[in-house]
Amino acid sequence: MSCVVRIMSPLVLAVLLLSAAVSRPAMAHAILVRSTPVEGATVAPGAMDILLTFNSRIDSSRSRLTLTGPDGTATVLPLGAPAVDQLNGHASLTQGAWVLRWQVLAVDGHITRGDVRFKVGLPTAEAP
Ligand SMILES: [Cu+2]
Repeated sequence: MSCVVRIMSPLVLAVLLLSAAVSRPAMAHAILVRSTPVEGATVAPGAMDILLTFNSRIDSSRSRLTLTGPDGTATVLPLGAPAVDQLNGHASLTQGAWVLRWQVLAVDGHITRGDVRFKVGLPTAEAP
């Protein structure tokens, strides 16, 4: 036995096994759990505080509230003091149909968005 053979083993199999092992932790996107105004509600005209609560921590500096009024004009609302899982703002509302659009960056790095549709009307008059 005078022959020495050196074999360079390829690492191909190891690389394949590693790529198959990739898995992401299951973290929640931000989902709206509570809102003022409530979806489908009719609220009184005038000043209103807006408050949206989510199921997870959010980055409010990279989140946005947009309010679209009855005339179709969309306005990005200045946000109030940041909270861990909430967005808040303030608006002055006239009668008609409104859409509050939220876009939120959650701590898992995913952006979610949705609409809260509501109406602004005068309080229902009492029956004569
Ligand atoms: Cu996510």
